[in-house]
Formats: sequence, C-alpha cells, structure tokens
Amino acid sequence: MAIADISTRPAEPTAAPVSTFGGLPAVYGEGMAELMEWVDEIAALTTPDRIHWIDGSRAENDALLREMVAEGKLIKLNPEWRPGSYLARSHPSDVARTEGRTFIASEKEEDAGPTNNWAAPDAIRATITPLFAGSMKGRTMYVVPFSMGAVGGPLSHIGVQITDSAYAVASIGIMTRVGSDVLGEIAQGAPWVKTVHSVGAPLAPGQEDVAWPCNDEKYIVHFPDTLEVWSYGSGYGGNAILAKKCFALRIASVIGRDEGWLAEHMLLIRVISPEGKAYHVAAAFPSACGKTNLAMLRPTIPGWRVETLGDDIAWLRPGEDGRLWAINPEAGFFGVAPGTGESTNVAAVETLWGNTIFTNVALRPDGDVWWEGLTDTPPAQLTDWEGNPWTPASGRPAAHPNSRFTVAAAQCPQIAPDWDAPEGVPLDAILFGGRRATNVPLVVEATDWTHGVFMGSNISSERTAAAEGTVGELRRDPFAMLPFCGYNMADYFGHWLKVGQKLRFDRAPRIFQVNWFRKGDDGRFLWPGFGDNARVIDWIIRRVEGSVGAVESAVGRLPRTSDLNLEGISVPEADLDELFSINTESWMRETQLTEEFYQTFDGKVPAALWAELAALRYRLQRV
Ligand code: GTP
Ligand code: SPV
Ligand code: MN
Repeated sequence: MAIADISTRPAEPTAAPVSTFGGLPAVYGEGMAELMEWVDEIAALTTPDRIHWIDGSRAENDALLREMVAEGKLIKLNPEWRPGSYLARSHPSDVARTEGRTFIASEKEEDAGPTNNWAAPDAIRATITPLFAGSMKGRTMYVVPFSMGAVGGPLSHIGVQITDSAYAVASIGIMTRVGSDVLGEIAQGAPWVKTVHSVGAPLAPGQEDVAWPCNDEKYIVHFPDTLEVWSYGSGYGGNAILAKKCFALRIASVIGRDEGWLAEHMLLIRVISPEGKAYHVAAAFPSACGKTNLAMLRPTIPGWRVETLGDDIAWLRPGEDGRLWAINPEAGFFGVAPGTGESTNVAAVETLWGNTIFTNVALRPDGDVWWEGLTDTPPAQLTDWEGNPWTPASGRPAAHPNSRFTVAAAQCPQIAPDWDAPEGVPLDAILFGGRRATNVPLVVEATDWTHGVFMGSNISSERTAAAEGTVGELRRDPFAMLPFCGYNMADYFGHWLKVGQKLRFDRAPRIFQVNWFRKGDDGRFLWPGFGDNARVIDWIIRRVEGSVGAVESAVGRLPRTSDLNLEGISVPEADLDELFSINTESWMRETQLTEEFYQTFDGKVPAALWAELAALRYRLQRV
C-alpha cells in the first residue's frame, strides 16, 4: 500500500479505522511498506476506531494532553506553580512493573535461562493473540515511531510502539525521540523493533471510559528471535513505555549479545575534578536504589562537579581505541518521586519546575503536587494518590511509594551540554551497587575486569516498591539486570567477559562495588549518602588516576579511611569501621549462596567466574 492511501483513507462509510497523520515523512522508501503492512495487521487484530500516526510535534502533544484532561485521564496542575504539568492517577492495582507477568519467549528455553519466565513462542502467541483481538475497540490506536539514542547515531536503534494509551504516547514523547525523522530512517531501510501495547480495555459503543483503563490479566512478552514486544493489560511505567525496559534493556541486551555490545541498567555521569579534568562513570543499581540520585549528584566537597548524562539505561560499546564508549539511549527521566527533595536531590527538584507528568503523587489544594520527602513537613491537607482526602494523621503515605515523574532530560539544570552526542562518552569507571543493610562495604575496588564481572554477578539488594514483591526482602540482582536481561544470565556473564577482552587492558574502565545503604545495629544508615557520595566518587577517581593507594582485603581493594575526604561531615570512627568491616563468616555464607545461584545455570556459568569464587573462598579462609 502506498503511504498516500492511509492519509486519505475515507472516514465514512467503511468499517476500517480512520487514520490521521500529522507529518508525512520526506522519503517513501522500501522500509515504509513493511511498517504500513504491520500497522494494518495490528489494526485488523485489535480493531481500533481510529489510527493516529504520531509526528512528535508540539501541537500534537498539546492536543493530546488537552484531550486527556477533558476525558479526566490527567489533572492539569496549577500553571502558577507547575506550568505545563499534569497528574495521572493509575488504577490502584496497576502501580509498578509486574515481573511475574513478564516473559521471554525465545525459541529455546535455555536461552531465557533460569532467572526469566520463559514461554514457548508459539504457545504464548496462541495465548495472547485472542486477548489482543478487538482489544482496542472504541479507542484510538497510536503509532509511535521512536529512536533510542540520537536519530541516525552509530549506537542508536529504532522502534515503533503501537498503543491504545494516550498516557503512554505522552510518556514516550518525553522519554524517547519521537517523530517523522524516525520514519525517514525506517523509509531508508533502517532496522526497527516492533512493540505492541494495549491496556486491554475495549469500549462498547456508548460505554464511558475510565481514568486509567487496564486489565487484571497482564502479559509483557518479549520475542528476542524476531525482535518484538507485546504488552497487554497494564498502563504503568516499564510495562507500557516499551522503549524503556522492554526494548532498551531486554531486547537490546539480545542485540548487544549478537553485535558485541552491552545494554545496561546504568546511570551515566561526567565527573569534573577540582583540576578541571573530566571522567565518565556508569553505575548499575537495582530499581529504586539511587541511580537518578547519583545521576544528578551535587557534590558536597568543594571543587567537584557532576554533569548528568543519563539516569537509568546505558548502552556500552567497545571502541576502536580500546575504550568502552557509552550512550544514554533515552531522552527523559522516569524517576521515583518519594525521597526526592531539596536535601536529597535538589537537581531533580529543579528539573521538575514544569512540563512534567506526575503519576500517583499527592495533590495539594493549590493545584501543585507533593510526595513524601519533597519537604520535611507534609502540607496540612492533601488529596492522596488514590484521590482520597489525606492529612498527616491519615497514617498512610500520600504518594504511592512507586509514584513517578516523567520529564525531559534537557530540563535538568546540570545536564551535560553534549548529553545527546551520538558517539557517546568513554568510560573511566563502572560501579555496581545495591541496598545492603549489612556485609557489603561502602566501596570496594575489583582487582581486574574478571573480578569486576564476578562482583557484578553477585549483586544482591533488598527489594523496593519499583516492582511487585515484598519490600525489604533480599534478592540476588546480578548487574541490577535480573528483571531486564533478555537472555540467559550465564551467557550474559560470559558476554561481559568477552567485551572485556575487546578493551585495551590499560583503557578499560575500572570496576567498583558501592553500598550507600549499610545500617548500624540501631537501624540507622551509617553513611550520609546523597551529595556526600561525591566523597566516594573522589576516591574512585583518585584510584583511576593512580594517585591514591588501597588496602587489599579478601573481597577486593578498600580505601584507607584516612584517604577518604571527610572534611565537613562527622561520621563517627565506629561507623566508619563498620562501613568497611568484612565479616568473614557472613561472606563465607554469601559464597555458599553464590555457588547455589551459579548451579541453577546447569553448567553455563563461565569457568572464570567459578575460579573467582574459589579464589574468594581461599582469601576468606586465610584471614
Ligand atoms: P529506578 O528509576 O526504579 O531504576 O530507580 P533509581 O535507581 O533511579 O532510584 P532513585 O535514585 O530514584 O532512588 C530511589 C530511592 O533511594 C529514593 O527514595 C532516594 O531518596 C533513595 N536514595 C538514593 N540515594 C540514596 C543515598 O545515597 N542514601 C540513601 N539513604 N538513600 C538514597
Ligand atoms: C525501574 O523499575 O527500574 C524503573 C521504572 O526504572 S520502570 O520503567 O517502571 O521499569
Ligand atoms: Mn530503572
């Protein structure tokens, strides 16, 4: 079918959906035919009333937001406090990623591995196709072409999301680069990933819509062999913005495995030393464990500066120069609201001045928003995230623990001027971390790449509200990728080792493990965290420079506490000791857990990592 057909398709009296198309791409190459065919195919299956090709223009976005306000799907915030900003309230059952409903449908079960829910592709297609049949009835089907990374960039990749959620469209518009220039790339034959999303709430004729349509039945299905994502039933975050976790991590990790690069759950920053020298650091922490905060770090030690490059996802590729180059494929932040305040993350607070979509935060009587941690004292009166009256005496949080903000990266006051440079930045250090009340020191350096990969493979963290499950429960989350790796995690460990071999040994980023969350016996955090994490970064940079020594321990290289810049804060001596104490017995127990974890992979874990485990045990037994 020629593209002209779709824009001029008659509105009446055919049964076929009516298409609207904002900006026609400049080129009508071969690639468009495949896209048009696919859109027709999905429309025939889901039977929407209308098809809207998103062109990414400001006018289109404004119209979409206006329509959502009129339909009661968004609340317009008071422009005096929060211009261009909106509040969405989700259905109370649809508040976070649903890992139990997330599937990797690879041809072979062993390619999904023991950490993923596997489904046989044919079987799961047979299950979900009937769910998608007619699922968009009464709704508009949006076609959203997007680019991860600068359009046409050497590390960038393209996708198209079909969705019946206007909220998802508005979110993708902030989180990615959306628009007709992406169609231009597709027309010229650039490969693209197919993603289909339906909230699973068709409307009968005359049936009134609800504020947050969704379905109790949910499926988030990835087909790594055909580069497709099908998501059904949820409108929230990673379940609905398919460019993010589904594409930029699960599918991209598979593409990266095949092409020799890495798709990682990492923030990306440029750290500028008092001498004016720039370093690039990427850090993988599990969901709601501090990536956005570190991404927007305001160092408390004089002279240091941090520029933000990304807060959630980084794509890493070995360069011809033997260094590891990184881009942030996203264009916005989908950040955790609670805990974001003047004293913790002032840069985020400043980023949120306007043009922000808030989801599941509380509403103030003056038409602004609030969440726990924004200010020390809550306002006297609020409407909570479910729309009920709330006062500080209500005894429940006003904002949902996984309430979020969606905002353009460019709005961050400390965004790096070149944050969307297509070629990315060369990494000097990689950090792995998690929430560990015990055992894991504030910072420890790996002796080499292989030891660093071993560290990454052993990350465990206490669960947060970012996904279903019991908050606080310790779970293994290797490389902070447990819910996001699109293939067998043991193969992924092997891939990390392989990527390391492509780097020049003296130019590979140094690897560290950090833990801002260690607690004393009294349950208080031992480390002040936030802006003071710059003190740890300072040590890391001096290690990269080779200008400071370290103490060998069984688990890696530790700082001499006298080498940490602690000027201006008072961390009691006893707390410092505790922050770096290595308890041999509990580490031996950890090695047992590692062994049990590795064994679940049926012999696929690389021998080099088993050797690291044996070496760790040997070192622990010697002390
Ligand atoms: P996702 O977007 O889910 O991937 O999360 P994230 O890793 O970006 O987490 P984020 O930075 O939003 O932090 C989540 C929570 O951890 C917030 O409530 C923060 O206040 C808290 N947090 C972040 N950094 C620190 C820290 O250094 N110390 C302590 N104690 N809490 C922190
Ligand atoms: C995470 O859970 O790691 C997030 C939020 O960044 S979501 O996009 O919902 O996955
Ligand atoms: Mn995340």
